[in-house]
Amino acid sequence: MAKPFLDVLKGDRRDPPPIWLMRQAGRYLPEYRELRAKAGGFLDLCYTPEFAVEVTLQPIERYGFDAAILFSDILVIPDGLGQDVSFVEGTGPVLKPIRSATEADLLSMDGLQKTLAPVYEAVSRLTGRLGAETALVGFAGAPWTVACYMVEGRTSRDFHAVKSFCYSDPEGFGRLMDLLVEATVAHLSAQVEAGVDAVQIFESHAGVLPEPEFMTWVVEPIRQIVAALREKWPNLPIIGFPRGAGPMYVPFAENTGVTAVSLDTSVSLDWAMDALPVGMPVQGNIDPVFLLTGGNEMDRAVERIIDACRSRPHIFNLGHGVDKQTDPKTVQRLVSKVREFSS
Ligand code: 1CP
Repeated sequence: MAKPFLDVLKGDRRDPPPIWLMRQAGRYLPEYRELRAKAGGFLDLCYTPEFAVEVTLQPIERYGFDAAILFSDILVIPDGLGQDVSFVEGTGPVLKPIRSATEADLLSMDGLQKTLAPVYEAVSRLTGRLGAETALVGFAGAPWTVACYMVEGRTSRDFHAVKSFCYSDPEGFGRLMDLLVEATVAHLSAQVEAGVDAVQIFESHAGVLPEPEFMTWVVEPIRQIVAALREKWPNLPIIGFPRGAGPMYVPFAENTGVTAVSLDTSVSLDWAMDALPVGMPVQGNIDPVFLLTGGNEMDRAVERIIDACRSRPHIFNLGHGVDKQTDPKTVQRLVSKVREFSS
């Protein structure tokens, strides 16, 4: 049976548009919080296939989304490369920061497949658990975004450490980025081999670089990843999410080779319909804060977005992840509202 999400990525329009949400599994769901408490650490949750499978399925069971996204995190790559990674309650991710090429050179691909094997096991179990109309999406963080966490050591506001590294030693930083390209290709390839239907590359910190550095550290590494995947799977659907890229969404869409782009909340849809490559599918882009307020205002935002995207294949999604304060009932209202639509 056809999967509407994949049809749209092939370039067809569907009315109503297929829908899934970034961070659709997570803390806003009581069943997630319950399982999270049982699992112990966040990485234990990611590396225990039976938990990862269950958490992935929770939002599908509740809302019947058109796509399930593998429950994991972008920071399993630094963990697999040998960096110390932990998730601290109330703080978020904490990594032992890498501040020089010498420190980066200590990382290696040797343990990656072994550390990440449970992730691929979760994928292969999931393929037997989803309905015929539901797609399975694998993902990875893009090298620049992952490097931000590896160098800063935590969530950052100013990105001084990572920018200082790449501006002052582009050659040394380039070695770290080459390793991340290789690790990302290996990680996404293993997910495809285990059975995901499509992949999304999260470039959450695309918006912090000047244009020349954006081309070097955002566009070029993603272009290499897409090219390596396409060599093995010419038709693999790949969604790129260069959050905050603004007008640089256009060179991103034109030069990386991705199938589709996920639009963040701040992107003007009229502009995007006009400026992006002809026929390229888009995903997005309701402000997740509408899900905190709900009501008629949210309904109107849904209508506006669906109307604005009528000239392209469109997948309904958020402009960023579901906030943990979101009421699960508001998500239900959003899904119902999107599904009321037809041409
Ligand atoms: O303790 C918890 O429960 C932690 C919350 C949490 C969750 C639910 C984290 C820690 N990661 C995740 C899952 C997750 N992360 C998914 C799963 C699938 C889904 O979407 O349902 C995905 C795709 C991610 C991706 C991710 N992790 C990104 C890229 C997307 C984005 O939000 O910009 C980033 C930047 C991370 C890093 C991360 N992981 C977790 C936290 C708290 C953070 C830091 C976020 C930040 O810097 O603001």
